[in-house]
Amino acid sequence: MKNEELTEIVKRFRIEGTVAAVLPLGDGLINDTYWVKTKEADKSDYVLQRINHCIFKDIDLLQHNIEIVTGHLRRKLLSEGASDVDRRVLRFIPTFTGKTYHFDGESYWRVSVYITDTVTVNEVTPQSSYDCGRAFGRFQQHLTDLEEPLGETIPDFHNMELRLRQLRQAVAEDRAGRVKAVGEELDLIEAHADAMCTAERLHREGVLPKRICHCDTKVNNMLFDKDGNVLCIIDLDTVMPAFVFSDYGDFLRTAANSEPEDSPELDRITFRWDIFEAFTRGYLESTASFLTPVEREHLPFAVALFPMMQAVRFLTDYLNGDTYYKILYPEHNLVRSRNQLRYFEQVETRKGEMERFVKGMA
Ligand code: GN1
Ligand code: MG
Repeated sequence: MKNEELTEIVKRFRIEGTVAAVLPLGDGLINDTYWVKTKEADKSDYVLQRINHCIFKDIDLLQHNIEIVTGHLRRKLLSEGASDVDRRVLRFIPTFTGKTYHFDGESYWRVSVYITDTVTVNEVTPQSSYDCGRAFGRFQQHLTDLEEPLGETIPDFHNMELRLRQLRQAVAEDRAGRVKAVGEELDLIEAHADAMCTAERLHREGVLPKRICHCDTKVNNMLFDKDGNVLCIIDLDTVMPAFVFSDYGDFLRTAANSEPEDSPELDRITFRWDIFEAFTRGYLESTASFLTPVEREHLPFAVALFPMMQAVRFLTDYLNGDTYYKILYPEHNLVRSRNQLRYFEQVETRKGEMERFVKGMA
């Protein structure tokens, strides 16, 4: 989209200052994100995002969730005496009609304040992994007393039973004629399918609660300051009720994989134990007040679940002809899926050790 068109969209929002430039930002697979620079040195810059409404069907609900959550987090931080609240939680700008999103007849847009002097990373150290564990744990902890119910912005988003059904349907339909090429991947997934649905079973038995989770704790959804300190959790579209495994497992899916999630170098994929240990330590510290024994015991399960679930989702998209994730080349989703499966296998070999480690932290 042209700069002038984007600028016109920004003008629908009650921003301060004058737009100088709109530049692409970040590498999310779902939304389009821009950095809105303002001319005046004393005015904030902004982040403009086009929300993918093919994926998020109910933008009103989605923005409502985000408003509730950011408001609650802001109050918590203030009550804890945090001094730099505007750097620790996102702030969305209303439009002139009072909503936090604008519909231009085709797309949905929103604007938040750009937090200066921050970086996102795709790799963590044990220290930053520990800090992320504390931060994502604290995020869940801060939201345990949220009274207003949140809707599911993507219903059953991290429900493994649903993800497997979607894969099996994609196999049956074979819309892109690709099923014949993925026999090995399908066999591996099916061999673990039952075990991977443990969380849904525990929930039906009434022993595993849903809590408010972020549900996309990929490493690059955390802002760090210039000194590498954890600052602010971003990308709040998927904040919704889910099992705590979502945030714990999805972070380690990207952070403890020695390769990026779309690396084709399968032989170089290893499970980074140092990252696992540090993150787990931080996460257990900040969730000690509410985590149940069932949740704790199943954390190692979550480390394996998320690469497997992501492998299933990438493979499903590959079989459906790449309609969900942005791709850069035709086999991209297949490469991603294979990467996740290889990583899953690495994780599986450390299950016993992980269980002993978590037990030892009690
Ligand atoms: C998507 O927004 P982004 O690109 O961080 C996806 C996540 C996947 C991730 C895989 C709404 O996240 O669930 O884990 O890609 N978000 C949605 O990289 O589907
Ligand atoms: Mg993201």
